[in-house]
Amino acid sequence: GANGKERTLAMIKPDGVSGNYTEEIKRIIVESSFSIVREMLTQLDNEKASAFYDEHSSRSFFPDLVTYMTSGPVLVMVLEKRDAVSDWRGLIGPTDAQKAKISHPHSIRALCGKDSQSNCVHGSDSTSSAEREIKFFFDDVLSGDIASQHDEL
Ligand code: DGI
Repeated sequence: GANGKERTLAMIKPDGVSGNYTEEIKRIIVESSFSIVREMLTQLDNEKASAFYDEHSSRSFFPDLVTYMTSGPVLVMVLEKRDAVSDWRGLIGPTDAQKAKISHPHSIRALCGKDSQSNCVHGSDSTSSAEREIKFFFDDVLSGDIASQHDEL
């Protein structure tokens, strides 16, 4: 947006919600200077989870990924700050939580993830992904725009 801020899509995945990590993760988010612009607790069904991870639909792990993502509620959030996309990716750490525990011990995936699938959190990997993913869950909110939407929380 005009003020230099950027938005990204963050998600606490089913293992993070059921493991009661929501409060701690939201504390990390706020302490890292993100604003939580929108949030929604939702249960993905097979169709929605498959569409979200459409780019992985040909991968051998895709059926397991969809089963995992539909195993319980997820908390999706729109986060905003300068460099939100890369900063949130930095905070969550590498995809494989087992590796994160060694190489990025202070990352969120090291905190609450288990392996390369059950990795507790999601973050958009680019500004274009962020725009797609924010529209996917919050189709009334455009990424990187509209200060007036802050008061919708
Ligand atoms: O953007 P990321 O979530 O860090 O990673 P990604 O876009 O490469 O993969 C998306 C999700 O797919 C990831 O969070 C968990 C799952 N995944 C990725 N690689 C593997 C995997 N699941 C399994 N079981 N095995 C994998 O190698």
